[in-house]
Parts: sequence; structure tokens; C-alpha cells
Amino acid sequence: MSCLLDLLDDALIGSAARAALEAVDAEGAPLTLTFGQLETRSNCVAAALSARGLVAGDRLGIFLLNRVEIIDLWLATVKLGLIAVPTNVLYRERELRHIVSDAEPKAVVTTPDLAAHLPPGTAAWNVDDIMREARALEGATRPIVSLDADAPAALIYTSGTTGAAKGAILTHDNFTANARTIVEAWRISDADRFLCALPLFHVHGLGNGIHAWLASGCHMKLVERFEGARAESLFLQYEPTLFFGVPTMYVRLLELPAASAVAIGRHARLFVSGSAPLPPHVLESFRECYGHAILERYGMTETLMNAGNPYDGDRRAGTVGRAFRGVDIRIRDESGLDMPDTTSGELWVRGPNVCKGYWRRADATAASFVDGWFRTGDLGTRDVDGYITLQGRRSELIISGGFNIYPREIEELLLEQPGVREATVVGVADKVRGEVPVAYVVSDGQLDDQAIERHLRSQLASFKLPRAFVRVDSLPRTALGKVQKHLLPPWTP
Ligand code: MLC
Ligand code: AMP
Repeated sequence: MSCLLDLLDDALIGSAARAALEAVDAEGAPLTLTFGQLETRSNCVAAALSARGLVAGDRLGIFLLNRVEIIDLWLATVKLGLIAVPTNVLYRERELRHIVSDAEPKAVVTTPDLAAHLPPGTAAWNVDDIMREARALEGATRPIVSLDADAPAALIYTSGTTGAAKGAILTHDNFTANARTIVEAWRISDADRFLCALPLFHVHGLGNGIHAWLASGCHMKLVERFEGARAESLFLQYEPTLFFGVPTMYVRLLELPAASAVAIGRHARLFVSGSAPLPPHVLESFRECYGHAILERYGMTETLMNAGNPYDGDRRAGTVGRAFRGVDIRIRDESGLDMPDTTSGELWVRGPNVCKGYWRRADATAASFVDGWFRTGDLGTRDVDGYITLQGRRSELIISGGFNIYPREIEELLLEQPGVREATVVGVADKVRGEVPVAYVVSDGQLDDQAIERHLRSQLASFKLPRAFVRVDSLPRTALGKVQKHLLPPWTP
């Protein structure tokens, strides 16, 4: 077991003079930093956070769009033994209220415009104030904090079947093991140029992106977010060798002109996809246009990375490859019995990558862990040669553009609206986002769709907003009253 900092020190201290990062500062001016500068900046930020009274074990919310300060704050929390709570910037008050009351952060570092979405009474610290205080502490050395590798480094909230998000407790060792795994599996070295367009509040961007970069000592360009319209110039100018994306990003990249795709592919070494299923036709078209077989891998907030297609060898479309070295995956039935190869079951995972449990949710932790195995809720099969194919989930999770949506959360909100008697939400296939939510509503007379939409938009992240509100006379139900979503009339855009 090891602490995260030990892994990152090869770059932060061992390669201090090397160029590490290209980004823009808060004013939009270009900013380049070496690993040594990242080390000294984060020491100063750690000193500023200590001066504000934070000590090991305290939670610190991070509610920011991708910007360099997230890296400073993350390294500072790691150094101080704080528990970071990175939070989706698209969340609105209702979603944030739950996270803030559950994690009880001492404060949430944010910007004034985002702070407006936090529930009243939250201690919101302006990121610019923290950075100003950090600059005044120039010369601060690393804090001396003795940390256990088993200590929590972050709580990352992920929706449960109830619709209420649960904080997965990710330890230093979880992140370290995961970073070592992917750096080795994907042959990431200091010669790479990594383009990071993933949001840093999820494990894909933070646990894979930031840690693969720091653990390998490669060069990274950080952008605020992935935007289809800017992707062409971004890739052509930066010439990345390495890119991690969700399937929606690859669908957007297929919209670029053929000559640009060829030029981008010529500089690239590896494209990795995860967080949602990569449609086989996207893998095939990408191979034709960019000259690269996207490497699809499978992970979860609670487990970080579990399985991946091989670096050398057959990257098989529609599969997530084999279990990573050091990660055990079993395919089991409801009672926990192992299923034979090629037979469908639930994926159970065990390894140093698996989180400690859910924050203050002994019930949910007990329901998900059995004898050290984590029940993923994902269904799939394993072929005789170890390749795993995912087939869906036990729950009704909708994944849209790589963001998770639990229908229950939207249904509960819809049922609070005047005139809504019954409501259910389903995922409908979408060419770009993979799936989008659509609501089916039984109403008592007239409903004001626009008012409902406005209300939902003020309460929920924009990606959770139903694409349509379909009126039905009744919801198809089983004798026990459970909605039979598959019997709802199909909706087409
Ligand atoms: C989208 N939006 C964002 C955003 N992504 N805003 C801020 N930061 C981001 N990262 C908002 C836009 O402002 C817009 O809001 C709406 O979302 C749609 O934007 P779009 O430009 O139409 O997007 P699109 O081309 O569809 O691409 C969306 C996307 C986004 C791919 C950029 O879905 C995305 O960043 N997905 C990554 C999700 C992710 O990292 N998941 C990892 C989970 S961890 P509005 O208000 O106009 O609608 C996990 C484990 C694992 O699953 O295995 O990795
Ligand atoms: P999250 O809760 O955001 O961490 O999402 C994790 C879920 O994303 C997993 O349980 C899977 O259902 C899904 N997922 C991740 N990677 C893949 C993939 N390559 N293919 C299909 N589903 C995936």
C-alpha cells in the first residue's frame, strides 16, 4: 500500500525542471508550469488552507470548472491529508444540498457565480482569495503530515438506486494502485502529450487523467471542457499523443473533416474510451478516419478502473477487454455463485482499486460489499479468453454523455409538480449522448410543460432534463404496482 504523493514525487520533485502543463489562467491568458512550480504552488495552497484552519481528515468541497487551481487544490489536499469532495459543476441547489449535508465539508472552494447555486449557509471560499493568500505565503515548504495509505483522499458522489447520491470513499492507495495500473497498461511515459478535456470532478478526469499525467511525468494540456466546435483546432495545435474520452467525445471527433482526422491520428499514440458503452460502429469509423483502434476500458467511481482492452493485441469492439492486473472480476448470480464462461451474471470486483465503502452509509456499504467483493450492479459475460462484454445494469441507470442519471431522482421531482399524478423516466437511445432521459407523465388535466421544464432546470443538472414529456393516460404496471417501462409507447424525436 502506498500514499499517493510517493507516486507523484518522481515528477513533482524528480523532474522539477520539466515542462508539465499548458493551460489558461483565470483571465484567459496562456499559462505554462513545470512540475517544480506545481510542487511549490501546491505547498503554498496547503499553507493557505492550513492557515484557514483545515486539518487532516477535514472535508473540502471543490466546485469549479476545469482550471489549474483544481490541480493546486488537489495536490494541497493530498499533502495535508484532507478529504476532497469534487462536485459536478452542472449540479444545482437540490443536488448540492444533499452532498453538502452528507459530506459536511468545512468549506467549498468555488467562484462567486457557482457559489450562487450552493444551499444557503454553505461556507463558500472564493478560489481567487485562496490563491491570493497562497501567493503571499511564497516559500512555504511541504506540510509534514504522516498519512496512512488507507486514509481517504476523496469522497466522490455517485447516484444510488434511491436517487440520492452516495459518497464513495476513495483512499490514497486506491488512487495509487489505479494510476500504476493504467500507466503500465497503456504504456504512458514522459514522452507523451496528454490532452485533458474531461471534467476533473469525476474519476475519469481526476483518477485517470491527472494521475496518469503526474505519475508518468508526461506533458498535459488542460482545457475547461470538451467542445465539439473547438476540437479540431485544439487537437491540431497541441498534437496530443494521448487522449481519454467518453464515447460522446469520439462521436463529436467523427464530425471533423477527413484531412484533420488523418493529421490528428498521425500524431496520436493512443485513444482511450470509457464511462459509457462505445458503440462498435464508432470504434470502426474512428479506425477508418483516424487510423487508431480506440482502447475501450471499464471503470466505476467506486472501483476506479477494472478492465480494459489490450494495448498490444485485439481491441475487440463491444467488449471492455480483460480484468486489469491485480483486479479480480467474477461473474456471479444473485446468490453469489460463479457463472460459467459466456453466461450472464453480475460483475463482482475485488482489488486495491476498490473503495472503502460509502461515506456514513453503513447500510449501502453492507449491501454492496460481500466478503471483500464489491457488487458493481453491472451485468455481463466473460468469454473463454477473458474478454468481458457488458450487457446493462441491474438498476435503471441512464448514462448520457458519460454523466449518470437515476430516473428516480427526476421522477420524485416531477411528482412534486402540481397536476402530475404519475411520472416515470426512461433512457432513450441517442446517437451523440448514448442515451437521453424522456419522461412519461399522467396528469390531472392541463399541465404547463414550460413551467415544469423551468422548475426542473433550476433544480437539476442540465443533462438530467428530460428531452420530452410524453403524456399517457396511465402507466403500465405489474400486479404489484411496479412500472413496466418496456411497455411504454416508444418515443421518437
Ligand atoms: C457538458 N456541459 C458542461 C460540461 N459538459 N459544462 C461544463 N463542464 C463540462 N464538462 C454542459 C454544456 O454547457 C451544455 O449545457 C450541456 O452540458 C451539453 O453540452 P454540449 O456542448 O452539447 O455537449 P456534447 O457535445 O453533448 O458533449 C458533452 C460532453 C459532456 C461529452 C462534453 O457530456 C462531458 O464532459 N462528459 C464527461 C462525463 C464524465 O467525465 N464522466 C465520467 C464519470 S466517471 P446546457 O445547459 O446548454 O445543456 C465514470 C467511471 C468511468 O463513469 O468508468 O470513467
Ligand atoms: P459512475 O457511477 O459515473 O462511476 O459510472 C460507472 C458506470 O459506468 C459503470 O458501472 C458502468 O455501468 C458504466 N461504464 C463505465 N465504463 C463503461 C464501458 N466502457 N462500457 C459500458 N459501461 C461503462
